[in-house]
Amino acid sequence: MCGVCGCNEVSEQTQERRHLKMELDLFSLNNRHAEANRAHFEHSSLLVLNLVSSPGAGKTRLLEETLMAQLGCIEVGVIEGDQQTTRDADRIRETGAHAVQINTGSACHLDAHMVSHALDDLGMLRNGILYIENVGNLVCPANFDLGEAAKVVILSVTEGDDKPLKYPDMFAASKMMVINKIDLLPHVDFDVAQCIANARLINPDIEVLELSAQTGAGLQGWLDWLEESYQALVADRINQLQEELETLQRQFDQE
Ligand SMILES: Nc1nc2c(ncn2[C@@H]2O[C@H](COP(=O)(O)OP(=O)(O)OP(=O)(O)O)[C@@H](O)[C@H]2O)c(=O)[nH]1
Ligand SMILES: [Mg+2]
Repeated sequence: MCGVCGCNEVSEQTQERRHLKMELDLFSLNNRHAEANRAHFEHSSLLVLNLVSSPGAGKTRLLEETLMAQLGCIEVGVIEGDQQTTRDADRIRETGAHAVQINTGSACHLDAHMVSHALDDLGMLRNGILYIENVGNLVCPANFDLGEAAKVVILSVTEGDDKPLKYPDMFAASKMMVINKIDLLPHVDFDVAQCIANARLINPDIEVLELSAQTGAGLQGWLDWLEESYQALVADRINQLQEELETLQRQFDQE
């Protein structure tokens, strides 16, 4: 009868307000942890990339190939996020890289607090690249800042070229879209140009790479992008330290 007389409208509104407040609290708590992570990453000269995709798009496979190319040339570490199992961290360790697994249980995304704990287990990773493989999910991880420099969304050609339009938040939040599994293009109905146009409708600045983690086609472009991104971070850090030094010098001269 509440539906008739409207007496539950107030309680529904109150409920809605409570949910909204809980959501705001959750995001502001996450953002505080994310800022602390970001400060740590900056101080450690770490390029941190948050790899996001739907399940099975090839995040771990791409990481395996990336790490095999980078190990011995640059410091690398990996944080793996999955609801259950250590399968992905085990795969990463097979390459010789250091990996920490986070199991999120019922949660469908990593949050910044989980990442801050994983950082303790990673040890003294500095001056290099930290990859965070998020839980396979094209929705929720878009909303959680982990303190990363950039989100990289991986979309495989078996998923359909309309995904940027259907899951816009993820493509809006990402700096780079990697179109993976291009070796399968002859077998699937996937229009690469249309996919890129869809992604740029959502995010005009999104960068795009096409590759196959399996065959290695296009992989060099990805490795070059990583190298350029890391060098840009190092240059920024040097500028920042120079500015700090100049400020200290001025203060010293005035005293
Ligand atoms: N043909 C082809 N298969 C690929 C490619 N990249 C990954 N795969 C396969 O796709 C499947 C899923 O790859 P994963 O790397 O486990 O995908 P993921 O995104 O890490 O999956 P979750 O962690 O479960 O979200 C595996 O069987 C891979 O071998 C590719 O470029 N081409
Ligand atoms: Mg994986």
